Amino acid sequence: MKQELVQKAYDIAAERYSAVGVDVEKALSKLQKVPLSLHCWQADDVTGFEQTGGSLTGGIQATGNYPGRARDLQELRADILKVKSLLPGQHRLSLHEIYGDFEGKFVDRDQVEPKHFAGWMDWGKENGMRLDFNSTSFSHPKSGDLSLANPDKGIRDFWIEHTKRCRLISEEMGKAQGDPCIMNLWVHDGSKDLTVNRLQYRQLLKESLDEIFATTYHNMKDCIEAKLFGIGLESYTVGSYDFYLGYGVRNNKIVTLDTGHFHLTERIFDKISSLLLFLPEIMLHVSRPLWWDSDHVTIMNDETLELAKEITRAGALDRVHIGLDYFDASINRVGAYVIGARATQKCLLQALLEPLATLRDFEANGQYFERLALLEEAKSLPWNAVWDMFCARNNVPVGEEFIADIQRYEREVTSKR
Ligand code: RNT
Ligand code: ZN
Repeated sequence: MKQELVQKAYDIAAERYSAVGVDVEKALSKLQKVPLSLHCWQADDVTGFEQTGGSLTGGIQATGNYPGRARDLQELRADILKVKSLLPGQHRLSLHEIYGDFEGKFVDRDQVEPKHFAGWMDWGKENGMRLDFNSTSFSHPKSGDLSLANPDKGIRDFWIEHTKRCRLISEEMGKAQGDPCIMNLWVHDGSKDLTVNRLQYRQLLKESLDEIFATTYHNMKDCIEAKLFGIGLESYTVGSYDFYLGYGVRNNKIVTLDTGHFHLTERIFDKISSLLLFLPEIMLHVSRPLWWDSDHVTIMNDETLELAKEITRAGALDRVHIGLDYFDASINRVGAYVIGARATQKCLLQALLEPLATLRDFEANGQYFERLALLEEAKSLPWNAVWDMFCARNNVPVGEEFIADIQRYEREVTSKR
């Protein structure tokens, strides 16, 4: 895109926004400081590098068989760097435990150590990407339907050990990068059909978590992620929203809101302000559920926009960590990252450009027609010209230009896999 064109449109937009009391430069400098935590698992359909030949379990599924998925550490890193080159701003990378550098050997989940992620820590430093982490309860012979909530003490202890080790790895990552590593804990535990022991499993999960969190660390932060149901685990989820909200409030843990993990008519954005009052911070897994937790690629839809607005309206960009979590195996996977990440950033930009002061004046004066009218008008203010400038200043493709970049990468790299 011609630089002059971007500049011209931006100048007009800046004037237009200033008429409604919004400083576009301020919005841009705020957006520049918001990292997204990119989920490593979109690159390879949540496979990881354990190479045990097992399939994806734990009630999650990646559908589609588009060619070119990353098959090893090198390919995954190459794909992530490609994604990074197409995104404005500085982003983080969220790793699952199964993405360690196991050097061709089998390292069981209760044996994993920080050394298996030393290569990632170096890579992160070299490439300016800070790391986040996730323990992995799925795709393992001991996963079954229950891990941390398993009545079998042997299995429960195995997963407790795994999760403790993941916290230690996160701590080392945080130390190495001089910035806390955010570790997400999600377990699939549940039941396909009716259970008469709802309390017992939750009691066990609570005890397991207490044991896992007994060690205090200073370079990592814990998040706990709830879910409504999993595939093959439809009737009951041990770690429900009530469960983790209660646990998080009592134990001062970050609660993760995955936008696919609620009843479809539930408005996730409305939870932000409540959680901010009772929890230290919030973690988001931005996804796009279609009829169920389908993990479609995030787009710039009303749900994502409202989520972004609730964060900026609460002035909470520093207390809400924004991660992506979807896995679409039916389209170009690198492209899927870029679409979802850019969509999330576009939503954040529109939120930062909201004429909030005027809207709040209207509301304070009981001028509800005026409030609604300005909310409607704000939707078509020229935010896209500000977005293009954001991309141009960050030296990444402007507008649809990234499509050609991804096509080239597909021709030269992913199609040859
Ligand atoms: C599953 C959760 C969880 C996973 C990743 C792979 O429903 O959303 O966050 O997607 O850990
Ligand atoms: Zn999630």
